[in-house]
Amino acid sequence: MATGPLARIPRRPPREEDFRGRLHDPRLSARLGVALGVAFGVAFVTGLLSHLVQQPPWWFTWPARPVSLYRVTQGLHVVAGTVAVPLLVAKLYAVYPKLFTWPPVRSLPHAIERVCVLLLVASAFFELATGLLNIAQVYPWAFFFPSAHFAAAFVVTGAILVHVAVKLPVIRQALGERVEEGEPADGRPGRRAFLVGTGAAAVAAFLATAGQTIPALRVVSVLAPRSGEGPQGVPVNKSAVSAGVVQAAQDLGYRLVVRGPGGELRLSLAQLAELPQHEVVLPIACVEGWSATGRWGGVRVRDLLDLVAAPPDAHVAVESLQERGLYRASVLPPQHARDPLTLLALRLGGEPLDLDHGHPCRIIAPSRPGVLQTKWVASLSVQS
Ligand SMILES: Nc1nc2c(c(=O)[nH]1)N[C@H]1C(S)=C(S)[C@@H](COP(=O)(O)O)O[C@H]1N2
Ligand SMILES: [Mo]
Repeated sequence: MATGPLARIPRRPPREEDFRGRLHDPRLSARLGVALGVAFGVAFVTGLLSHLVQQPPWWFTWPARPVSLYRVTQGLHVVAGTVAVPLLVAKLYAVYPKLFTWPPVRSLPHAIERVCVLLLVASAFFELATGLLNIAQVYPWAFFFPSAHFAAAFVVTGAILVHVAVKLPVIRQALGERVEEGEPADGRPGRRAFLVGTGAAAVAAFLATAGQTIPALRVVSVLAPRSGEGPQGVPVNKSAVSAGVVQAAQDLGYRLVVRGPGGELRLSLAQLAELPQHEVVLPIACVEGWSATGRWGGVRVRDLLDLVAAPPDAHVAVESLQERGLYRASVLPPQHARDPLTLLALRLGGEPLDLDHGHPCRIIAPSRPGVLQTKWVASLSVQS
């Protein structure tokens, strides 16, 4: 028989009760769970909105005011996901002894509960990992990011709801108790210190990325891709070269085609310059969370629509000179097409549009996802 310290090591695989550290405690995991629930809740709602704006079903309309609405909802989406990373790591640390629960399954409800937790962890990890990689524009996978990220969001949300329902008694009790009675005597971190550290990591994650949409935070935003840099002070998402439009966009024979019930117009750049010109200050707000405000100049889309006798409730299809690619076309719903701030922009910051920002002209509309701010516009067609 072994004696000394080794005698205390059980001769069997580790079990939950072997992990007695004070950080593996419902008081901690319940509080971390609340914070994670808020972060995932915000990400779910804002993500759902972003999907609805991009593929609106008949019952959904997205307002054109306030002009920064999409900038705020999508900024929140990305911030919530980023902040959830340290929270999830801390939560998993607090509860990992449960992996060694013995016996692993006690009953059918217990089995269902555990499968649900497995789904929750896997899908939460999947959402955060794919989201972060999408922000970095790294796509090491074969699936279409938006559909997969969207579908997994329902798995996460469903699993959270089941998990919270099952654990409600434990959660209630744990939240009712104080985090800690006095300072731990052994000098190792206590629960309060762990919570404060996790909070600090969450704040750091926020500061490291929020500069991509809050200019004042740019200096500390070491992880914010595409913040502020780019021609004319606005980042570029897809360049003219990668869209394959360098020639078509610089063709001197360029004509904007406008189609409506009143016929078809083909307008040269000189003719566009003769129409009433307007200036608007509006953000480009990318689904990836970055945004930037620009001073855009050009022709109101509604003035162009009037030239072809478009009805006021018309949807307008926008097509790009770009021949291939998901974002070569978009639809302006009536509330955006008719908005006085919606321009076919010819200028940015007082200069002609940079080739990468959509020269000869692009759509810029209030409260609209970046992916729908179509660049290198070839035609506007009133849909019947
Ligand atoms: N034709 C075309 N327009 C496009 C895109 C595209 O790939 N093709 N990308 C969109 C995306 S995802 C964004 S965020 C904005 C960015 O505009 P910017 O590059 O001028 O900042 O352009 C949009 N317009
Ligand atoms: Mo974008």
